[in-house]
Formats: sequence, structure tokens, C-alpha cells
Amino acid sequence: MIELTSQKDAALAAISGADTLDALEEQRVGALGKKGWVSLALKTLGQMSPEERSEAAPAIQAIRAEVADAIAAKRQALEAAELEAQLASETLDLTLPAPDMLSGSVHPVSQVMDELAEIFADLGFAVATGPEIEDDWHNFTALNMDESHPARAMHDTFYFPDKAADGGQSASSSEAVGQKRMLLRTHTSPVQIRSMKEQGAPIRLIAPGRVYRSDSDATHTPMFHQVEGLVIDKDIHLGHLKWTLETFFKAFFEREDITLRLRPSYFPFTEPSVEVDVGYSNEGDRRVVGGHGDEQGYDWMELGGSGMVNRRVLEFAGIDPDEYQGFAFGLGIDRIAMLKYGMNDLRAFFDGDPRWLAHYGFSPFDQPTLSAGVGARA
Ligand code: FA5
Repeated sequence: MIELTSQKDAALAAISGADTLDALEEQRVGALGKKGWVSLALKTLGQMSPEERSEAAPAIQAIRAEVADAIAAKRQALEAAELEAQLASETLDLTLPAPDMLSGSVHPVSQVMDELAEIFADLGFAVATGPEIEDDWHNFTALNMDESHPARAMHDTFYFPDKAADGGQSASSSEAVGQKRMLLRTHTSPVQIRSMKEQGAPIRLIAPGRVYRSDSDATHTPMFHQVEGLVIDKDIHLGHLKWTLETFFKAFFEREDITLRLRPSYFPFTEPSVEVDVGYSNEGDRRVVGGHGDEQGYDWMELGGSGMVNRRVLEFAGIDPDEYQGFAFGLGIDRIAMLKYGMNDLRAFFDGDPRWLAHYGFSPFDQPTLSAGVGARA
């Protein structure tokens, strides 16, 4: 016991004299580690008689506690001193300029989608969505384009491999067959069918979103954006369509001198069908919307298709064509973005080049246009 006491005194002196955390750890292992002198002393308790043990055990435990407490206190002191030294030696120069941070921006397509949703909301249109992975029936058949319809060739479609091994041959209805063949939707028009089937008439909606076609040049990309418009009600006629598009374009381009031309065209899902052109002039290498396309220095640009919803489409969607009529339109969002914000290569929209985005993108905190809206013009 006397020997243990002198070992303890020596250890406490060494602990107090340790000037680094490593030196302290050495003392801890020497005393309390598996082969340390305190641990070895505890092991001797097993060989003692009960009387000896009842006397020695509390004494050894007390030594162990004293050494452990001394080590803990010294560790705390050494760590505090280390931190002090670090704080004293490291300085923070608050005058250094902060490194440049890349800040994100709103893509022009997202900006335009927000703008058009805002304008159409003023006109009482709701926003609808539909799946981008669509089935053949909604994308074609229900829009009056059956399997053999020549208009299907206008769409360079990305098809998925057939879901059913028999290509849907065993399905009992044309809807069931068409729903087995999946594709990337080629236009936003299938949202017309889904919305009509879901909510019936009357309807007033827009459906903006991504569409896909196998196409690529300066004005065509394999993925692009369209906004569908659909109005179904009683006594709707082509004049409503023209007024709606004209009001939209005036608010969107923020000009009163917008001229629209509705040019006879053909879409299987509208009858009559019209192509929507807008008058523009060239200012340098920039196309500027406004003015009359038939006058000197002006020209017409096609922005989308439209027309009165075909009776057969209303029937496919479960709406009685003798009671309700409607108009629909589909505009290329990327085209109208290019025209409004002066870009000339559609492919750059989807390259993801941060320099292009920094130049053409919009600050999320500083929305630049459309403060007037449609209401302010009325
Ligand atoms: C359609 O897609 C019809 N669904 C539009 C429609 C809706 C007609 C409702 C009648 C009623 P079209 O294939 O013409 O029509 O495309 C419409 C617009 O999408 C075009 O005018 C053009 O602005 C844009 N567009 C078409 N293909 C591309 C492409 N590859 N890249 C970028 N924009 C495109």
C-alpha cells in the first residue's frame, strides 16, 4: 500500500508537469491503461483474502479516482491553453474581398411560362398539366388522328418499346390499344383530352409544358415547350379565339400595335384550323414584334396553331358537340421567348452554358416586366 501511495505521488507530479496532451496521454496509459500500475493493483485484489480485500479495495479505488480526476483536470487545462495559443496566432483579415459567388438565374423559358400564366390568369384561365410520357391514344387517336392518319407523319415521335408483347392486339377497344403504346408527347394537345374527360364542360385552361420531337436545327430542338389553350363553353366562336390571342400578345409583348394574322391551315383536331402569325420587323439582326406584316419592311412569323375544337374530339372526350363548342391553340413557348428577349439560336436554350444563362437569365428577385398585366389595359 505504501508502495502504491508513492507511485501515486510520483504520477500526480508527472501529470501536473505534463506540458502537452501527448505527454499527458502517456501518463494515463502508464497508470490507468490495461497494463498500467493502477490496473495491475486492482488485479491483485482477486488473490487476497476477504479481509485483506475489504481493506485494500477502497484504497486502490480511491487512488484510481484521484489519478483519473487529475488527468481530466490537466487535459482541460491543456486544451484551453492550446485554443488560446491558436486564437492568438491566427488573425482574420475582414478587409479581404470575398471570392466571387456564382448566383443562379431564372431561365428565360421559366420566366416566359410565369409571364404567360400570369396573363392568362387575368383572363380567367386555370393552369392544367399532363404527363410527358403519354400514350398513343391521348396523343393521337383522341385528337382525331387514328393509326393510319397522314397527319401523324407531321410529328417525329419518340416511341417507347411496346409494353405488351402483342403490341396491344388483345386489347378490346381502340382506347385500350392506344393506351398500351407509350411515347414522349409530341405536343401539349393531349392535355385537352385529359382535362375534358376529367372535368367536362365548361373549360377555360392553359397547359404549358415540355414536348418532344425528333428535330434539330437553329429553330427546332428535340425537346421544346408549348402552351396549350382550351376554352369550351356554349356559343364560343373564332372571334373569341382571335380576341384572346390578341389580348395575350399585347400584354406579353407589352405593345399595343400587335397585328395578328390567322392563316387557314389544317390540324385534325380543329375545324376550321388556323395558323397564328404575328407581324414583325428587323432591327439590325433582331426581330421586333409589332406593326403590320403586309407593309414595307415588315414580315409575318408563325407562332403556333389553333382552331375550333373538332366535333369528333369533343365526342372522344365525352362532351356533347351539339351543346358545347370551343377553341384551342398551341404556341411554341421557346419561339415567343426568343422573339421577346432577342435570342436567335434555340439550341442555346438547352446547352446549360452558365455564360448564356448569366446573360439571358433573370434575377429571381427583380422581375422586370408585366407589372401592368391585362387588367391595367382594359
Ligand atoms: C401543334 O403542335 C398543335 N398541337 C398546335 C395546336 C393546338 C393546333 C391546338 C390547334 C389547336 P405545331 O406542330 O405546328 O402544332 O406546333 C406548334 C408550335 O410549336 C409551332 O408553331 C412552333 O412555334 C412550335 N414548334 C414546333 N416544333 C418545334 C421544335 N422542334 N422546336 C421548337 N418549337 C417548335
